[in-house]
Order: sequence, then structure tokens, then C-alpha cells
Amino acid sequence: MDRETRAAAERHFRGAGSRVLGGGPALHCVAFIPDPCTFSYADFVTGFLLPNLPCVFSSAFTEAWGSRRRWVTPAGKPNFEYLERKYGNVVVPVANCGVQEYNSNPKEHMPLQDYLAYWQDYIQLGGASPKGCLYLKDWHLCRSPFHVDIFRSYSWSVNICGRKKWLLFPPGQEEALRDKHGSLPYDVTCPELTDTRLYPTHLHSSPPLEITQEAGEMLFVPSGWHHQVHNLDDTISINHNWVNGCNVAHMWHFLQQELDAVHREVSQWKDSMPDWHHHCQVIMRSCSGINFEEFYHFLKVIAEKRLLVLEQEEQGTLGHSASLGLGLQQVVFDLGRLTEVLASVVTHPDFQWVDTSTFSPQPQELLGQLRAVLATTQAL
Ligand SMILES: O=C(O)CCC(=O)C(=O)O
Ligand SMILES: [Fe+2]
Repeated sequence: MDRETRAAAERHFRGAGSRVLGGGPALHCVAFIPDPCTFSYADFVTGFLLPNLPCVFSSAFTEAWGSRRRWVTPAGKPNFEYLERKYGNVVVPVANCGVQEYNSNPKEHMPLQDYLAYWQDYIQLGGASPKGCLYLKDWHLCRSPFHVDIFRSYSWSVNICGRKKWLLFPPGQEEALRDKHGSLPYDVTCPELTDTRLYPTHLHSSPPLEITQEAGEMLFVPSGWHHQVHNLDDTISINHNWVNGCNVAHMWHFLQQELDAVHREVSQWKDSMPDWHHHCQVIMRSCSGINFEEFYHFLKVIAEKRLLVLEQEEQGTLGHSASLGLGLQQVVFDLGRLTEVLASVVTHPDFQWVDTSTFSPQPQELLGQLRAVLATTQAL
């Protein structure tokens, strides 16, 4: 990120106020980025991260990846022999796509070599197996049910080999896909969606953005975009999720929504249960994977790493690895966003119920430190 991009990003959030994720004009196509030489990180920040829009990077971006050479045969198929030799003993989680457990699939663990044996049999039998359709999570096989990524993170996904079809819904558009009980469908292509008694608002839903991701291509999935993925071939993909200054407020907004939902569910016990707020945090953690205390620690760890980079920069001891590969401008921008979110966390009424006595530093202390440091970074 350069200075100018940081200024644009800061302006973006200054204007955003309490704007929540969602809305925006309907999109009919997804941008394609053909050439790594003419596309910078700054272009990515202003064109996609800040407006929260998806894009596809051409296979030229991943041409040099070792996995694209070694995991794939010259014919573009998974190199089973190589994968088994290198990783055969690794125990991997495998989901059974034929069985629906809430909005997911039950998982078991097995050595990769067993999974690869299953996969080769599946191909030999023409895309069938008495064991059903097994899905190796992280090296995705088959298809992934309709979902939104954890904590409203961004993600990218690269096809090492094979092709995928993605169906993407901008934030908020999933609302029209809820059934009469408020639940989202497991499969957005299932015929039941047209039954207005089951899905009363489906008529008002917009069709998803449909993307065919070719071998080597990378798709950027923005924050809060629901999606469903179908493997069109035998496919291996690598995915990564991340949060930075551009979407950390989306994460915080999501956590507040999750807590509100818990409050609504258990509101009838509020007056009779002395530690009701604590229980809400416990429920939230088990449903959403994180509570307010852990979110505070998440912010703290990232803030301290960024503060260290600034300190080293000041002392002239900043090496490339110490900067986490982030430019100084990104570090300053992230600190600004973290400070804003932390200020909102510490004043949230439910955070007042969290026992912070053992936190080090104390939340207010960290906030003060961040504000003091930020005041010195304007000239950077
Ligand atoms: O590629 C897939 O099957 C699903 C990827 C995905 O959306 C995820 O892991 O969150
Ligand atoms: Fe996902």
C-alpha cells in the first residue's frame, strides 16, 4: 500500500460512518485481472477490498507456484502418485457430501493415502463409489454447501488443477433465500426454493453471480458474500482466509449481530439468571467460534505486531521479514482501523460484563497507547 492509497482508504472509512456491509448496486459480472505486471496491491485495495467486490486473477498470477507444477500431471489431472508419496501419511478431514448435518456435512479423519485410493476408484467407476461422495476439506473435492466465510473474513481460492463453478451473492441478498423459519438453504440450486410456502421471499431474490474458475485462476471472495461451490472436474484448490484493516469492522459488526441473536434467543432468562451475560458469551462462542474476550485478544495481538513494526521502523531496524511483508502504509492504516474497532468494543455494553481484570494491557490502556502512536504517524 502506498501513501496515496492509505489516504484514500482512510477517507473511505471516514465517510462510511456506521455503514454496514451490504446493499450496493447489483453486479452482473466479475472483474478479470489478466496481467500481474500491470496490477498492484494498491489497485486491489481500492478496486476490490474497500468496495468489497469479487474478482478473478488469471492463471498468470500462480504460474510460478510449485504446487501447480508438482501436484498436477502434464494432462492437468491430480498427480496422485506425487501426492501419495509426499503426504500419504497425513491424516485429513473428509466430509461426506451425501449426508446433510444442519447446513454442513459430517466429517471423519483418514490418512490421505486412503482418501487418494478412494478418489482414484471414484474416477475409475465413472464418478461414483459405494462409499458415496467424500469431500477432502481444504483440498476440496465435490461441492461445498451454501455458506459465508468465517467471521466475515476475505478469502482467496486458487485452483491448482481442475475447474469450479461459484455462485456468489452480495451481502444482504441471502435474506431473500431464507425459508419460513429463517434458515438458509443447504443448496441454493435445489428445486424446493421455488416452493413459495417453504421459501416465501425467494421470488424477490436476485440470481447469483456465476463464475467459472479455470485451472490456475484465483478468485477473491469479499467479506460477507454467501457462496456455493461446485467442482466441475477433479479439482485441487488452495484457499486462504484473512482479516485486515479493510474488513476488521465487518468482523466486529458480525460479532455484535451474533450476540444480538443470542440475546433474543435467551431473553426470557435475563432477569432470573445472575450471570446471564456471561452465558450469552458462552453460547456465542459455541455458535460463532469466538466471544468478546477472544476478539479483544485478537485485536490486541494484531495491534501489538503492527506497533512493533512501527517501533522497528523508528529505530531503523526494520527488515523485510519483521514488517510481516506489509508495507508501512498498510501497517499504519491497519492500526487506525484497529483503534476505531477497539474503541467501539470497549464501549459496548456487553464488554462491560467481561472480566478484564487479568488482561494485559488493560483495554483502555491499549486504546490510549494506540491513539498516542497514531497521532505520531500522520507524517509517515
Ligand atoms: O472450494 C470449495 O469447495 C469451497 C471453498 C470455500 O468456499 C471455503 O472453504 O470457504
Ligand atoms: Fe467459503
